Amino acid sequence: MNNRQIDQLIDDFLIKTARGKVNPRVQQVTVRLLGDLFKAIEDLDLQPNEIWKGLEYLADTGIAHEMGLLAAGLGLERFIDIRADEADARAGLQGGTPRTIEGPLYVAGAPVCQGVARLDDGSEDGKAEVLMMQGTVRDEHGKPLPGAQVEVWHANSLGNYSFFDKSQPAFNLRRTLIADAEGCYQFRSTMPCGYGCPPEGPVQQLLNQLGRHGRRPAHVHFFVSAPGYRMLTTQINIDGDEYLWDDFAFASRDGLVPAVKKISDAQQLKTHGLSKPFSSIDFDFTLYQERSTLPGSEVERQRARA
Ligand code: MBD
Ligand code: FE
Repeated sequence: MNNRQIDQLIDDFLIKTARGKVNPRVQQVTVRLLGDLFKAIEDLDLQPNEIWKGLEYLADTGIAHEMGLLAAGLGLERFIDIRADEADARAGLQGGTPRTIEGPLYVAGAPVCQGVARLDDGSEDGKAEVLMMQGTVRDEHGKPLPGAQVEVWHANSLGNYSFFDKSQPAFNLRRTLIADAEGCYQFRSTMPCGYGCPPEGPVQQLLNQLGRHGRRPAHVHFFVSAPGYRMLTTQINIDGDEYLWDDFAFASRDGLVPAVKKISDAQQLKTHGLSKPFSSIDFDFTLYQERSTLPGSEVERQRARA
């Protein structure tokens, strides 16, 4: 079939068959995507086996709870960010902390802590390096934002996230920090290790067929928000990681790779009650004021809640 015939067929199938109330947006999107699919089937001469394989692949990926991972690994989540960056630029926003993808491993409901927190449960004491991270949440003009909310989550030294990894206690390496009167937050945790897709899972199977790896550099995730300001979804990467600029989810960005200071000074170790050198990261967040000209900054998606 040619494209005109396909468009006619889609019209016959999806438009002319409507009897009840139509959701125009859903209709528009369905017509477009199905039309594009039919045209791709024609162009690529996709065979029935391949078409069924594709549908089964998506179903299997859903059953394996890997649809979010698929969106990350195919760059769909990064593409959404690129478009949001473009919208921000058109609205004149500049100078804020760069956004980068949420990823599929956030869990809502983490314990709330005032200003300071320890994220790890101590089970990796002696195994994982201690990581201290601290900074200030500010507005575009550099004014601190007292009471700003800093949600943080990251992997353990095996690259695993609590909740999804049932060997960790609930909310290990996850907290909601409330910035103090100076807009400062501070936490003690353990140095994360990079994530790798489940080797037998559907996403890694596809990546294998594409000759790609499924690895991420070590990173720490954040949702940063304050009333009247645009919510920031971002991550910092750990400098020196071999996958720093080779992330399968394309989330590394200039401005999100802070210096990691190695602290071995005896006085500092004593202050923190530590016997071994630790790493320290200073990182400030800059939020944009809410703008009525921009779409909302909070993204609706199904998230785990514990
Ligand atoms: C992660 O930890 C992550 O952040 C992303 C984006 C994908 C898979 C695992
Ligand atoms: Fe992650």
